[in-house]
Amino acid sequence: MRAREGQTADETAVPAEELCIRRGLRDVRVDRVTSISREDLASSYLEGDGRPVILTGVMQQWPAMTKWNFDFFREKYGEDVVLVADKLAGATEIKETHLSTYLDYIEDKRHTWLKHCELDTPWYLGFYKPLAMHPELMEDFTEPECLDNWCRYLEGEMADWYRMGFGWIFIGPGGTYTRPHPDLFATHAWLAQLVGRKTYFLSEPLDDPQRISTLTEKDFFQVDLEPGEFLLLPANWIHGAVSHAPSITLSFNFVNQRNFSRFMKTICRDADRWRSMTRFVGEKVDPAKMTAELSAFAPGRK
Ligand SMILES: O=C(O)CCC(=O)C(=O)O
Ligand SMILES: [Fe+2]
Repeated sequence: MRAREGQTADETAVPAEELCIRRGLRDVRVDRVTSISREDLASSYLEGDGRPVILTGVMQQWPAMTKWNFDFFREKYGEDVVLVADKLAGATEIKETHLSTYLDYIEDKRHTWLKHCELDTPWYLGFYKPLAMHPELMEDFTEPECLDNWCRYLEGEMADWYRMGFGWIFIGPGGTYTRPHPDLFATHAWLAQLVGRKTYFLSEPLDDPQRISTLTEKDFFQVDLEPGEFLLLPANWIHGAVSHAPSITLSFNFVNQRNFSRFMKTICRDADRWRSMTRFVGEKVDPAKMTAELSAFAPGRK
């Protein structure tokens, strides 16, 4: 087996299913399909709790596949003010910096300003949502039709609000860590891997969200996402991630016929929380306030 970038010699010697067992994870495979119709996606992967699937043939024509790299972001958007976290989903520390400073840090983790991180995981650019501010980025990719994303019918200000609130570009060095969590408001999510390899840890939706703190390794299975691969996560699936190399992931949360009812239910029930979440409005955020809000928002997440 050939070693892939960021993979240790130890990992290359062991088949994936054996690695799962060695780590105490479940041996569950995630389907990989080149492309799929809207009807087949809905019936095979979004019925009930659904199950994750990787689409391998939807990103090849995206300009982002060749254009988006660290130099591109430094040159065009280096001045952007961004927030970086010690880990995602339950961050304990968030710092504000310029995108260019953070990209320097990815290149050379000894960068003085960002040197300190309490954990042994590196700083992660996990709250970067530039797609409304820099709408030209939207021309660099096309969301597959089969998702049937109802949010694409939003117009004008609402389309901007959607891009700003639900479109993410995750950038980081190897070793970034996202704690297992379900995404907000029962949205489905897609994660398109553009640069670097990531491992996602996955577990079925929980009847009682508080149970997340009791999950252990044996509740999860893993899947590796390579550049050019597109992971679809149905609503409420628990997911965490580790990057193995400097990485760029484009991600959107969305709603379609399969989760619309659950989405409406959570936003009715959690309307105050919805309004107060700084990540859903355009105002300038205070990192300390955001750290507090995020931890209040995720009781039970460690
Ligand atoms: O780190 C990742 O790739 C996943 C991030 C994620 O799931 C999230 O921020 O909701
Ligand atoms: Fe997520």
